[in-house]
Amino acid sequence: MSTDIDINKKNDSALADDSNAHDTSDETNKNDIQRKVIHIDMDCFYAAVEMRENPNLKGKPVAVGGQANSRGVVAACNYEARKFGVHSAMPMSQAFQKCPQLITTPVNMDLYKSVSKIIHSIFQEFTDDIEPLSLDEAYLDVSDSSHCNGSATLIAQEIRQRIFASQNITASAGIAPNKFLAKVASDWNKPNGQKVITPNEVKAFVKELPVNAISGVGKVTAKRMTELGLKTCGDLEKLGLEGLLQHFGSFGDRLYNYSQGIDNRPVETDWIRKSLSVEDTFNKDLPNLESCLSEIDTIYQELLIRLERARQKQRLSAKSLVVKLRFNDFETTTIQMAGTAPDKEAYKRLCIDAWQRGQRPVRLIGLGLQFNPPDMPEQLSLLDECYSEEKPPPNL
Ligand code: TTP
Ligand code: MG
Ligand code: MG
Repeated sequence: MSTDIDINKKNDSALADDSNAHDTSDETNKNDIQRKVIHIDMDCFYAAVEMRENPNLKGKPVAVGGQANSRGVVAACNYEARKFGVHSAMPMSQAFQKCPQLITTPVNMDLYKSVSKIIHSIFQEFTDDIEPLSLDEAYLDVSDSSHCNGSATLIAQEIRQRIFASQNITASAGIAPNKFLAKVASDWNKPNGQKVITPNEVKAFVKELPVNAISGVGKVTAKRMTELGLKTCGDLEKLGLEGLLQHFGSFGDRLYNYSQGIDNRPVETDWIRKSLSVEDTFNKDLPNLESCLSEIDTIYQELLIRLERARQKQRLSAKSLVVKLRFNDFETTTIQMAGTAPDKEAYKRLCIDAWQRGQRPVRLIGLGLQFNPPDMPEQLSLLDECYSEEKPPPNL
């Protein structure tokens, strides 16, 4: 039988997968949905790719960038070079002063771009909700991912392992309830590490967080903060919203949120959602149609929650309702009908039809929606039922 825990066996790519469960108990309030955001950032990206290409460079200080004698700058340097004080954007001539044995290589952007593409494709195996920030970093919203039993920590670990296995370079990750904290966290255990900030840890974590860890706090703001004696996010919170607005203008608003660990910015993807679904694999096969129908209520509720969350990210206009059944011998059937909104009774009718195709115990039920391309007006009503698969419409 299904439980609350089982129901998150779901997948964004409509009714695609029969995978594992994770806890959904925090997903009930649509205005306060607990998100799981991962920020992934490659370690000394350009330099790491160069070291991979030329293993002789390993263990030696390496900088990628323009030539010292033509006023070039360091684009990236490895961690060995950093020990000498070399860093990105430093003139190469200065880098040589700090580290005379520095080995330099030119920038090979096409190569880095090709590696970046592969890394991105690894992200896509885990979620569609990806916001790339640069060639070497991205935010991933894995709140709805069913991989690794829904554990964002394990997902981050697996992504890093996959990147290493495929590209022989390392990545670091931050896992947190929002983008601000995930980005801070990915830097925490660099290189080749990760850090989790759980919702319970947020308040204590930000209290001690140095203000210069906040992305967006540049040199000028940092200087102003030092003058005001503001060292940590805890200090910012104490100053309060009015004080922050007074000293930092409109940025004060965001600073005040950050100082409490709040960041409601969504992970912004440029992809268009085509479908959404919720699946439930049962611990024990459902023996008959009646037991299948009685599961629909719970799965349907979950679908509504998921839909609400997806609608907070983009405008979605449904074009069809889909039901998937997987029978005890793993044979799977899907059935759909036109429809502009989720409808529990319609799903039940589809379930009846789908079940008739197999008439045996069921191990998985999925409910889903397919969406119109963004500029198409909403069309078709639930009355325009059209059955897509080999079965003719039933006599309802
Ligand atoms: P970063 O992620 O900032 O740095 P990094 O990957 O080299 O090192 P870290 O381990 O600290 O993440 O930048 C990614 C790549 O972007 C970097 O390898 C080279 C390029 N880059 C520049 O070309 N100029 C710059 O000023 C910076 C900061 C990065
Ligand atoms: Mg990096
Ligand atoms: Mg980066």
